[in-house]
Amino acid sequence: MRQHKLALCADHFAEWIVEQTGRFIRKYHMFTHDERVLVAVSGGKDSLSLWDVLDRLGYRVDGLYIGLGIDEGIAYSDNSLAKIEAFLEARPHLSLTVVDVKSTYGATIPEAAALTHRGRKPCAVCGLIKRYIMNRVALEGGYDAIATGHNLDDEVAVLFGNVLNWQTGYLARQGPVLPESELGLVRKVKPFCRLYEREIAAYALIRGIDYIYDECPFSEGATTLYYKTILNKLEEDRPGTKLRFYLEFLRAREEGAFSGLTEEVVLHKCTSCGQPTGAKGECAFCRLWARVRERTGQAAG
Ligand code: Q46
Ligand code: ZN
Repeated sequence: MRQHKLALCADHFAEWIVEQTGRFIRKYHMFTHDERVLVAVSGGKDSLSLWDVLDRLGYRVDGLYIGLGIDEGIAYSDNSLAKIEAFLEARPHLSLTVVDVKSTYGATIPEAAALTHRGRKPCAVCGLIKRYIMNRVALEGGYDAIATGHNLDDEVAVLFGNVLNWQTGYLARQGPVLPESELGLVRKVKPFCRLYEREIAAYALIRGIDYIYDECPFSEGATTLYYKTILNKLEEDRPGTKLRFYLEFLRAREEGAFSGLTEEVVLHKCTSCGQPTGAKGECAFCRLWARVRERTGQAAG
């Protein structure tokens, strides 16, 4: 690991990843051993490795898999679930909640997107649905935090985009922890935010975690992937660039560089589902499904 000027054997490397993650969880006050954590798993290396690490650290952690119904060219969603099931076979003490979007709400993500956002990629619809389901399952299951497998490369790509566009509101909120809010938004945490993607890939390999290699087919051409390519070039020429960029951002944020820039969002309860929303009346999730039903002539479910 050139960025840390550190070389470790496989066993010590895996231990190092576990220790480092534990240290970040404590440092950023993500959650305690008494709290219950829901980890969002996709079948990819980051989320499965995170689940494995949190389990090894002795945290009370369950998984959530959201079946998006993405089957464009490759059976992306089915393959993802198969990897998670294989992971669980080796760890029968862990428990997983599965929410299949089509059987629960009536349409897959690509179908819902085609009906409501014709001609556009389904990512906005997908993001909305995933965020909603994650929060709802966490809230109803009495979880204290939702953990996602975002790694340093992900965080730095988002940070880079936010800086390029001077999205100060987003910068003020970007960080390892998004605190809970009273009206029912569950705390969101990113325990891998300081680990490089390749470190996590190496961890998965060492631990024998089989994961889905394919990216979601809709991620092709995404701006964050373009930023990642540029950042990889920077990192190659100057090892440690990504980590420094992220840590110095967190320091500046901590020192108040972006304070006062977050807009206070006043939350309401959705009049239809009761979940927290920034909108008065129905939340964006309920409005989306109402439009889907309208266009397919389905009765309200
Ligand atoms: S948003 Fe878009 Fe991802 Fe959803 S449709 Fe695929 S690429 S999975 S993180
Ligand atoms: Zn709602």
